[in-house]
Order: sequence, then C-alpha cells, then structure tokens
Amino acid sequence: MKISKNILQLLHEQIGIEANASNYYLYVSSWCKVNGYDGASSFFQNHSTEERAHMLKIIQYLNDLKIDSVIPQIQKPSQKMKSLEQACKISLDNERKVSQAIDKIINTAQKENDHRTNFFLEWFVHEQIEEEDLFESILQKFDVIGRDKLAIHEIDKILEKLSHKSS
Ligand code: OFO
Repeated sequence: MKISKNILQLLHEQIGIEANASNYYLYVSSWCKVNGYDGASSFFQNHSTEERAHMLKIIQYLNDLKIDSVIPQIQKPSQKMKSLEQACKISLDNERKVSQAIDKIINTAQKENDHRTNFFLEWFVHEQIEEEDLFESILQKFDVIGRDKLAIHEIDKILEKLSHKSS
C-alpha cells in the first residue's frame, strides 16, 4: 500500500468529517428556508454541496492510489437551531475542528515522510483558511448591522449574494 495504515485511518475519518459537515449544512439550509431566510438557505445548501465535494476529493485520492475507501455512516445533526447567528457560530466552530483534523493528518504525514499525502492536503489547508474567514466575517455582520428583524433580513440578503459567488 502506498500510504500507511495510520494515514489511511485518518483519511477515512476525514471522509466522515466532511460527510457530517455536508449533512449539517443541509439541515441548516432546511431550517433557514422554513424560518424565512431564503438567502441563507441557498448559501448553506451550496456549502453542503461543497463539503460533499471535499469528501469526494479524498475518496478520489484513495482510489487513485488503488485503495478502497470506507464510506461512513453519517450522524444526524442536532435539530435544535434557534437563530441564524447560532447556525453561523456552530458552523465556525465546526470549521475550526475540521482545520484541526486536517492539521493532524498533515503532521502525521510529515512525520512519516508521506510527501504525496502532505501535498494532497495543501488544497484543504487553503480551503479551511477561506472557510474560517468566511464564517468569521459573517458573524461580524451581526455586530455591525445588528440583530433585530431588519438587520437579520439584511444579513440574509448578504448570504444570498455570497451563495451566488460560491456556486
Ligand atoms: Fe468546510 O470542511 Fe471541508 O474541508
């Protein structure tokens, strides 16, 4: 095998992390739609698709190395969303955890001199910088624009614009 058992296990875990992220964003998109935040709903729906693409990237990497990938069971997201701001906060926390998981695989790959995995994960490092920055700037909008109904409506419109950018 072209990668170690250790790295393989971490990559399989990462497939699960990306799948759960995609599932979580799908739930948030649905919650937003039902609560009248159409822009945010499109934004999170696109984000869900992006996370699925991340999962597929790892599967493709393993397949290119002629390694079967394990497709994990996905978790049911906790269905207790109370506000758009809370959804964005949880998203930022989740993205930070994803970044830590990617860092862990990179550290392991570097220790094992696994240059191909190290190089493969560079794309994810850039992606995580963008995603953390994205959610940090969305959260800043609540401080800048406000939290009353009109302000949230404005933020929903901003998310609508962002969803066109990322699609
Ligand atoms: Fe946003 O997490 Fe994928 O990599």
